[in-house]
Amino acid sequence: MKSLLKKRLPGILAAGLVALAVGAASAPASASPSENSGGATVSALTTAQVKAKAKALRACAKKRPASRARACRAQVNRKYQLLANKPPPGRTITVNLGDDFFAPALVDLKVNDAINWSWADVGGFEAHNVTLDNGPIGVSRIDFASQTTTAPSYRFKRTFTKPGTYNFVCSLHFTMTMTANVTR
Ligand SMILES: [Cu+2]
Repeated sequence: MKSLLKKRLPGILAAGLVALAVGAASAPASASPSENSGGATVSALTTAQVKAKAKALRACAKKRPASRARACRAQVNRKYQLLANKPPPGRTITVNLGDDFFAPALVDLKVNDAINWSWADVGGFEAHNVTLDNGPIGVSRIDFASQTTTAPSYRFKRTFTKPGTYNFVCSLHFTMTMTANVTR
């Protein structure tokens, strides 16, 4: 550490030295799960990705001034968080389709929870579907469009990654509605 600082000393101001020491000390820690939201994101990286991330963070540590090193680290952490992109698994709630209703018709979910819609109770007579009537901005109706079927074995499972209110309808039966409230 001492020699490392000596080597870096010429190029930096005294004020930057403190920031550098802090930055250098925290650099190895950023490869550990604690700096990321949820340790699961890190373990989702492959061994090669973990190595590449550590290398990128070491490169960041050499940047001057300290603000550039910080921005670099933040960018690397963001990049590998996106690569890991494995949010902690949420719960799965089963919603049954009936004639003509959803049960339950109101569900409260957390982000990353899922609904598994089941046609088991439909009875095989009348076809129903799950159609997103309206949802949060940025959520596409196509993402929540099941088949229209009578098949009791049919399941339609979707994970809710955006918070907000989702109103669903069976497009064949306009009174057959349900709501999912998704919060963080
Ligand atoms: Cu229906």
